[in-house]
Amino acid sequence: MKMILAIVQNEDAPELVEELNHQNFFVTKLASTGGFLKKGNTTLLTGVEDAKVEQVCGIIKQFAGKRRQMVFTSSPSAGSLANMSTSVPVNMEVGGATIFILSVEEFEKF
Ligand code: 2BA
Repeated sequence: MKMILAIVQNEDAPELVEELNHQNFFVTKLASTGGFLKKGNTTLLTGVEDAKVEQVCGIIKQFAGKRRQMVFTSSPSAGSLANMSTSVPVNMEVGGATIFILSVEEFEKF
């Protein structure tokens, strides 16, 4: 038995939890904060049989891992009107997950 502890970006958590549940994994979601940036992130706890670790890590990587994505960001308009901004598409790296896999001796529900 393993406890997978995954720290992911808040934006990625809803779809990731949905997919884990969809594939029959139990998940506990904790609101957490990065010690370095002091920014909110999400910590997910998932207890699984050893044989399922790879499957769970694959789902986390797919839904919360680092990937490149087109993001629309506003930039000051080159036009003459004050306070106007235009939306500019930028290919950015988004996401990122830190995973810890802990060996668990026992698992019981009362
Ligand atoms: P990441 O390494 O992708 O880490 C993202 C978040 O994952 C961290 O948020 C922290 O909440 C968690 N995390 C990562 N490694 C961990 C570990 N070994 N133990 C416990 N939690 C861990 P933050 O602490 O706010 O860090 C945000 C980003 O700042 C990190 O991204 C890394 O790129 C950088 N960073 C963090 N600590 C650093 C340090 N001491 N020196 C330089 N850069 C650091």
